[in-house]
Amino acid sequence: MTSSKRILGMILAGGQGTRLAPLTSKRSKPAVPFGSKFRIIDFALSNFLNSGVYSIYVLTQFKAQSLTEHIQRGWRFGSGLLADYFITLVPAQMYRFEELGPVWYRGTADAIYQNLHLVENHRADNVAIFSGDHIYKMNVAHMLEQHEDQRADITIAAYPTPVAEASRFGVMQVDERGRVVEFHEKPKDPKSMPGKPGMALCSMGNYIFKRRVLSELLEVDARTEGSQHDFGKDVLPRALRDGYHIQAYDFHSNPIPGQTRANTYWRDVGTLDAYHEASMDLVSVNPEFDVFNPEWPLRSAVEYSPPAKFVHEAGERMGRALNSMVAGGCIISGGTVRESILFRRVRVNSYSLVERSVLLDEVDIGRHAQVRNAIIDKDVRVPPNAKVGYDLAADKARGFIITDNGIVVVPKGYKFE
Ligand code: ADQ
Ligand code: ADP
Repeated sequence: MTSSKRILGMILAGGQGTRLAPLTSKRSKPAVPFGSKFRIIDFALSNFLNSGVYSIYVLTQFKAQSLTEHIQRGWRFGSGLLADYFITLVPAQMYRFEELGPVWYRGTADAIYQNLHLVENHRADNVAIFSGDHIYKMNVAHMLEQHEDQRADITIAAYPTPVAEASRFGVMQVDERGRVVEFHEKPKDPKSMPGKPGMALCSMGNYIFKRRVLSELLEVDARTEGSQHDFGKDVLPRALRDGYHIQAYDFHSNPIPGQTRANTYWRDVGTLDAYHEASMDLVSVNPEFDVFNPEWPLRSAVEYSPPAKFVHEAGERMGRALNSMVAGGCIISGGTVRESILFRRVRVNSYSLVERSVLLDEVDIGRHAQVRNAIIDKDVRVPPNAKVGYDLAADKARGFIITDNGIVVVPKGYKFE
């Protein structure tokens, strides 16, 4: 069993997610809604809770209002009886103002450094520092077991990635026992894994540190001239040079209760196309990412909404959704929805057609409107007869973003003429 003295969880949730704009123009990347009722941070939080990591700090700084409200609404727990069970938001607050001056978190390592007092006060033996940006399931207890068995100072979760895509990541070389012997952050020319040509072993940005080692390394990093205070760029390469014992943890070996196939799904929905593709996976008949596994519940903020409702069944005026996910409070009234994800309280009106699209909360599709290959952010009313995703030049002229794959993105609150 994991106990709160064995491990403290810290989630880095300050990412801007610039390439996801306009979905991130009013919210940070971990707050971006995904999969009909979740926000991206829910996966990192669910992984911690399902793994028995119950003491969790969430570090935020950038456009954090939606994230803050989401966590306050749905993720706060603890009765006071179990003092070590908490999920606490930690906004950048210049805690080390006297030492550092007026700076926000200057990088991922600095985000932890500025809150090192929380780590020290908690006194857990190990600290799990995980990214809040990814969609995946991970049994952190298994990684912790390996970390302790191998008596590692640091364990880095590792994901084999085609070399052609590896320059976006930290890339490791390991010896035959999985000990990291090289670490290069975003190398121009990533090296293959021995015995696996064409594949590079990439860091998932999820680390377990011995608490003592974390404090030592961050104290040194804070005093290092020219450091960008980033785990990948500064802290891990220096730890390696200084002889710390760093192990890689093979994500593919990660066992998820209730899941028979290997755990290979890990997505950085860093771009709008990646976001759309990951959404389309969810509505495929056999999705790679299964949100229905009761042994690995994916939690989110609770919001009370009525059930989804489908009305009218005559001819073209049929209210139906096929190969789709439909959240609570939606009314599909005489319109057709195919291969789409509908968030809460979406309305689809008669004779309309929605295909391969993601509609966020409270989107309204007017009568006879047609929407395809689109992502429509919250509070948008598509008027009767309007078309989105059919004439891309016209969509562009309206100010919508058109992605490389031809997905049309309508920003939050957009008002049609
Ligand atoms: P990057 O993709 O560059 O590389 P980065 O922008 O550092 O990731 O973000 C990592 C995490 O920290 C994200 O969850 C983000 O939201 C959060 N974050 C970023 N800046 C922050 C700040 N100032 N305060 C708080 N949180 C912040 C990292 C590693 C690579 C690894 C990839 C895997 O450096 O080695 O391969 O993640 O995606
Ligand atoms: P999301 O679309 O991420 O769910 P909400 O619409 O729920 O965001 O808004 C979350 C919070 O962020 C609300 O308190 C809202 O007032 C605030 N908010 C949204 N947009 C802005 C903005 N442009 N400036 C300041 N606060 C904003």
